[in-house]
Amino acid sequence: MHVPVVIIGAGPAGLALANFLQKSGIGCVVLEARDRRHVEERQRAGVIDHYAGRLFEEFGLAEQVIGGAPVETLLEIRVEGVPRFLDGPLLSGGRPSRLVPQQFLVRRLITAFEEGGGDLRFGAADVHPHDFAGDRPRVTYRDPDGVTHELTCDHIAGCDGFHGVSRRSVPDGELTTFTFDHGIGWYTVLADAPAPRYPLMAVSRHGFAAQFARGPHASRFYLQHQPGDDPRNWPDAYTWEQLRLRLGDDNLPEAAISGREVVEMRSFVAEPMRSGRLYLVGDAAHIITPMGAKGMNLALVDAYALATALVTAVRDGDDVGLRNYSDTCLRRTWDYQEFSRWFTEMVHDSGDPAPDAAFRRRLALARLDRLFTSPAAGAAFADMMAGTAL
Ligand code: RFL
Repeated sequence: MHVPVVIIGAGPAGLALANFLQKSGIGCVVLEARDRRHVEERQRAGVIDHYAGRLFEEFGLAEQVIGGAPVETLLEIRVEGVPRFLDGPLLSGGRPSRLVPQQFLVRRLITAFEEGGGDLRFGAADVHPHDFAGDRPRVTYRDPDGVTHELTCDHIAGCDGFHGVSRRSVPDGELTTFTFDHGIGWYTVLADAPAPRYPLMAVSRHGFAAQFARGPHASRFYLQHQPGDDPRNWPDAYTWEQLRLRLGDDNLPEAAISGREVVEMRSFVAEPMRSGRLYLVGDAAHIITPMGAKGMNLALVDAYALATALVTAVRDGDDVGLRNYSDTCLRRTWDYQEFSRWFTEMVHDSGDPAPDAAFRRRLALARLDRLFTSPAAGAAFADMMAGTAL
């Protein structure tokens, strides 16, 4: 079977790309290693920034994919128990983000693609891209019945996340990789606690904490911890005590905790995001800390950049967009990495308990204060939160 584009991976990047191509009349097949249920229920990110939202509008998908999702209002940053509010949509000149849990986005993208007649194959084992250095690439895989298949194509999109096969298939020496460990432990719990009025981040000498809505009756909490410590062993009573202390809320009720995870505060970028006719998209090419909520958004804007480049290449025979794909996406990736690192330092250094961190703590608090006292600083922050066209 020959198809213009084979997409490896059905996360936000692969599914957005598949929908953008389908809307443009370019044929593609999506190969996903996991089963449908696993893909549709995987909980991770929760924010689509304004810029990424506009990309769905451009392809006529906004109503179906992000329609009805709540729009960002205020962000509360509580400093030593004192609430301060940032009006992101106002400060960014009317560019609100939308609160869309990743699993909702994924489900809606799957529905949109399949309703349009899209070919999405779950449970594809041993997926391997081949011959992408030449102009006749192939992808092989085994279906759930154990039958091996081969697809020939013009282009392969590696949308298979950080641990996928695409980046690992690039010949040795072609990629330069950058890895950065932020040296911060992050513990997240999902609890049956009422959603906060606004997304809440709390900075205190006891460490960083945050609370975000996950539907009206559930919250995801985040707590900074010492690297090396395993907070999944913390008794629930201690977790709630720490949350009360850091959020400055003595009345925060103890609720049932349904999920406990340690999130790595690590950043990674692979350059270039292309090898011949294999393109790396989203987490396959880069991962970023959750501060600033840019991971899923980067995956979506990469997908958009690749989709528009593929459309002109396949339909008009013009491959300038494909040649520029990596540079275009890396420019934005590094811009967002810088923002995420800046944000990470601001809210974690001010809670760093190390005695030698006193100076950094003062700097972080000054940086935080500036957001609320300088309209220019507040606008610059809101501009990054809204996402950039570059
Ligand atoms: P994904 O979502 O990892 O999807 C990759 C897909 O490829 C499949 N796959 C394969 N398929 C075929 N063959 C193979 N060999 C394959 N190997 C893998 C996988 O099963 C999967 O379906 O990558 P994508 O599409 O690039 O999307 C990236 C985003 O998912 C990611 O950036 C965010 O989830 C990151 N992230 C967050 N981002 C935010 O913007 N805000 C957040 O609050 C946020 N929280 C998070 C996060 C990531 C987390 N992870 C990864 C641990 C919280 C967590 C816990």
